[in-house]
Amino acid sequence: MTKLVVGGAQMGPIQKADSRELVVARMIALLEQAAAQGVQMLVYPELALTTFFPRWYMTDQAEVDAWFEREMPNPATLPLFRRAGELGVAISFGYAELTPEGRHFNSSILTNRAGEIIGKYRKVHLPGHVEYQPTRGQQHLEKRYFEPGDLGFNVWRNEGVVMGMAICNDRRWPETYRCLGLQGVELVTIGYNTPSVNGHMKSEGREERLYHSELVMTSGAYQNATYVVGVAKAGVEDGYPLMGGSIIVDPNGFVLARAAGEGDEIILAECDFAKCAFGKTTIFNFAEHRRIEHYGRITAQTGAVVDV
Ligand code: CDV
Repeated sequence: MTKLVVGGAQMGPIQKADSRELVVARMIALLEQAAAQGVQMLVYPELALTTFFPRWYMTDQAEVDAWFEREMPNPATLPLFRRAGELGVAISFGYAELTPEGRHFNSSILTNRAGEIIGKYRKVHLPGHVEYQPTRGQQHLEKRYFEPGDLGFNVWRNEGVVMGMAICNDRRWPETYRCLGLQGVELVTIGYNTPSVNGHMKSEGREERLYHSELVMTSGAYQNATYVVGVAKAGVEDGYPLMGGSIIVDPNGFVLARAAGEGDEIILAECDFAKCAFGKTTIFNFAEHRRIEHYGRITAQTGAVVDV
């Protein structure tokens, strides 16, 4: 029987001029606050070290690369890893990764409670567009700055718990959770940056977006009998609002903890991973009930095809 106190470190806005050192100091303050409340595993947002730079259109590759990390840990982030190890808190956070081969990914890492990296994920479902789109209220240029993740959806046993990672837009896709669910996942960590307003449709505001975010994470948790922790960057960043709404969801799809504000804030819940067994052995006993002979389209076809 494994229990862990899981926390979400929601982060308030990070402005363009904020240094990595400043942000890491905030992350350490959140870590210390969480550890003091008994948190053993702490999850931070997507691209936690910088402003959400894909909102900015850039043509100079050197300017783009300045937002990326060439190694992890690096001198700016090492104090976070060290402090996490000292406090015995496993962490997961997102960052922009530039590989030695010059490839760019929207990545996240997972550590054990000694502060050692044991897993890496590269975002698969990149939203947005490649070129500047003047009709949009705000740009979302992830497709310009990152290539789709090449590592797939993996799990790691960490502190006795089967853990997997996803990033932001991944949470809207049932395929994400099911790929992890098929590996017995018990905790899915999801960092995100979701603008409060839909860039295509200004009438879709924060309330609707929060609803969709909660809908997909609670259904992903329930349908795969797993805990899900979704952690936002929130507040007005570079003049653009991010919606926040961090939550921790149990394997029955119920929200155990929810962020109240739009600043730096810890949410937490004691997670009893034995509770994953019920759904995994009954209604979502995959071996018993899945019908893969009818699921071929899921991997054979990308877009919807209407031929009736
Ligand atoms: N960073 C993201 O992936 N954001 C998307 C927005 C663009 C919809 C999201 O799914 O929240």
